[in-house]
Amino acid sequence: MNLDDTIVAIATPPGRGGIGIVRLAGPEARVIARPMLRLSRELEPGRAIRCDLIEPSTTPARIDEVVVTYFAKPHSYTTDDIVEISAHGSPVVLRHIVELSLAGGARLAEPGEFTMRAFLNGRLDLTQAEAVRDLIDSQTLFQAKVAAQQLDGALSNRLKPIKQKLVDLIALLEAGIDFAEDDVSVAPDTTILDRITQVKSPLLQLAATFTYGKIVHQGLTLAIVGRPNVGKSSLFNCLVERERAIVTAQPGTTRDLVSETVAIGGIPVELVDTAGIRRALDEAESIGIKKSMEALADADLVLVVIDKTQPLSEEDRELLRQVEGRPAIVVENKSDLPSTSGDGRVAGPSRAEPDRVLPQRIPTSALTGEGIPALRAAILQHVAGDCGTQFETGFLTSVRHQKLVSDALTSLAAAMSAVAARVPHEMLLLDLYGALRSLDEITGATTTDDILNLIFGTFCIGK
Ligand SMILES: Nc1nc2c(ncn2[C@@H]2O[C@H](COP(=O)(O)OP(=O)(O)OP(=O)(O)O)[C@@H](O)[C@H]2O)c(=O)[nH]1
Ligand SMILES: [Mg+2]
Repeated sequence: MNLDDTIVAIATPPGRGGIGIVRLAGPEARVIARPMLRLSRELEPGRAIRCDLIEPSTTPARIDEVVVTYFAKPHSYTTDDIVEISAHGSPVVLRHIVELSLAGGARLAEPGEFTMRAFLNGRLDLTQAEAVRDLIDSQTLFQAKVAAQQLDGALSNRLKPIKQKLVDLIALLEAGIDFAEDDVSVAPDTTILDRITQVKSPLLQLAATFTYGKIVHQGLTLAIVGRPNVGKSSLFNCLVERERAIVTAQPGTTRDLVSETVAIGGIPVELVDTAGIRRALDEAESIGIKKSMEALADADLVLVVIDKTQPLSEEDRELLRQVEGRPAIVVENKSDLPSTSGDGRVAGPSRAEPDRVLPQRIPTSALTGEGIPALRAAILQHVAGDCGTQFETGFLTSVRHQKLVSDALTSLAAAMSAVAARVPHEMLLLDLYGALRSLDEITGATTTDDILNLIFGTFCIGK
């Protein structure tokens, strides 16, 4: 990775817009930008200057009126000299600025290369660089806030004291090996075990945050299933707050899966409306029902909709059996209509199955909106669990981080067995170094180029 050349890219999204920004970073940024700008004064660090963008030829013609900001090394995003040219957001103008920069000696930036430079120059650690990407990719404000915390170093700060304890223990054991000839043990086994536990416990707590962190990062899928005509599409429309799916009084209206993502508790939830499940009347319906079953199988959470006005049918029971033991909510829809056979449509545990755990039941009316807030609250409870209320900082949201924490825990477990087996401290140290390496990889203190390319390759150009 060459850090000494000057890179250029359009930093704003493709297409037309109010303004568009071209960013130049590297030692030659100012020299390259200078000929295309008609400046009445020299560029000053941290100051935005309005000037003409010109064709740097013998007869300079004005192309646009721009605002140029110069960030002097090391007080910039990448820690290099950076020049940002804000032009009117015309793709041709922006492309031309890039071409002029290339002609002036700049190189086209790779995706994420600005952020990678910030990382390689030590301004951001790897978790912070990844947070930049997550912040840009966030679909909800809550996700953005979580990413902003990580950008602020929340995860690194949480890891720091854990790593310090591990380093201290390694130092203690290393010292012991140096004096091994004196035949003094540095610490009794119980002390060593105790100190490994002090590293392990907070890591276990951190690992546990991934259950929620994964949902925050990836969101989840919620399938709405049930017999035809129970009001699945009507409920779907209520939850997405628009008439997205077709609703008719005819059973078998929905054929294909209809999906829409909404934010519930700041978490993106993909709602999937499905075809009513019954013995199909034609080929299209039967394919639709097959898709319903697949959506049911794939969903993180299932809403089983039943018609509160009708007795529970065999199809209803079959669906309820299918979601047993899975996160599910039973929605008793059409609560605005009088029940034909009293309340309590979903039977309690039968005598034959006394321990069956029944899913939560929520009466709703998709017609009047009654019960919809309660349904939303129930979904939120499933989504966020108890974590949602006590907003933790520095939790694990990335599979990469989760894997490395779990690798570190594996190494620590091996170290504990090594102490128990009274193996020489040299061997024990190998496990502890293994754990340290995994923790270092999270923040990027040790990483290979392959991993860096993999991570920064997922960024957008110009970031
Ligand atoms: N009274 C009343 N009618 C409802 C309610 N929810 C839906 N309906 C009516 O029930 C009929 C079927 O609604 P849909 O939302 O199309 O039902 P569905 O489950 O999607 O049906 P399929 O797509 O055929 O499986 C329509 O006439 C709706 O207006 C409700 O809560 N109360
Ligand atoms: Mg429908």
